[in-house]
Amino acid sequence: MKLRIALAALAVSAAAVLVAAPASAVPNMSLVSAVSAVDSTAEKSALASCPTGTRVLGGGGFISGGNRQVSFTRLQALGSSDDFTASAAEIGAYGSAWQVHAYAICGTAPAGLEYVSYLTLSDSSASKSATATCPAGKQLLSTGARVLNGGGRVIINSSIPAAGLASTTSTAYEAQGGFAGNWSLYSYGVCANPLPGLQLVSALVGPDSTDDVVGASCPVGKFTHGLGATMSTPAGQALYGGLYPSGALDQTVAVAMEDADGYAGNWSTRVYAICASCSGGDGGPHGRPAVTGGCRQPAADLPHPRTSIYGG
Ligand SMILES: [Ca+2]
Ligand SMILES: [Ca+2]
Repeated sequence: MKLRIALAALAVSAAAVLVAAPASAVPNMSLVSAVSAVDSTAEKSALASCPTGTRVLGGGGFISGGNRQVSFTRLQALGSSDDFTASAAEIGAYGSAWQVHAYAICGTAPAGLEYVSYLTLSDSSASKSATATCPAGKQLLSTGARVLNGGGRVIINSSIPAAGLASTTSTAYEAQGGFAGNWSLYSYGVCANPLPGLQLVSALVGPDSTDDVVGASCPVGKFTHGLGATMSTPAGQALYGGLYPSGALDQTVAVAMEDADGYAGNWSTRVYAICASCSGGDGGPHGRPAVTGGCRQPAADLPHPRTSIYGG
């Protein structure tokens, strides 16, 4: 199956957000990563913890070694502990070792920081959608989702920031062959008073019948505070191998692949970055030196190098 790379493909979607009142950019931004054990436990998690004094704004995850048979079940910024958790589960039985990585985007608390969620009812419908909405006057910094009681048979398909950054909608599908049990779906949003330069950016690859790696880049001088993604209609027959920010926090990446026996139809992947102006003060990813304009724009590096969509 041919792998198409569309990193740096940039499409500014309709959602440039106007900022009415003066506001401060988030200082002291950093990216923190953590990993689970490497084994064949059916479901496991990694927890990336923000540095003391900073709050979790968003984050993502990556699955190493799942070979199309491990899917995310949870990507969530935990406001109570300032961690980002990524969980994944085998879709049915999978005999080899795999690992899940979690990435937390952290920074000094912006004004009005608030964590919102929405939980669907629990039943055995083949798909579900959940929308978490920011309080009036606040805007979305990041998205998240969690499948409850999916038994490894429910695949997160989307976490989509709304165009105006007022809400985020998650969707999930039962895997090919369905799931008889009752399950439910959370959507999570991190919200704050409007940040300077807040802007939703996205990039799309497809539709076609290949696996996808797609990146969305923030404009120069902005950092990604959160991310999201969606796959069009393979309805439970495509899954994310990764959804994560670049090490420089200037880009977000979605890795999406067809399930173990493939999918004959065409489908596409869109990745989102929620960008805002970088802080002109002290701070920036990894605390690297300022380069231009008072903003710290560090050299690009991914959280961990990889040579294939499986991690490696
Ligand atoms: Ca069902
Ligand atoms: Ca299939």
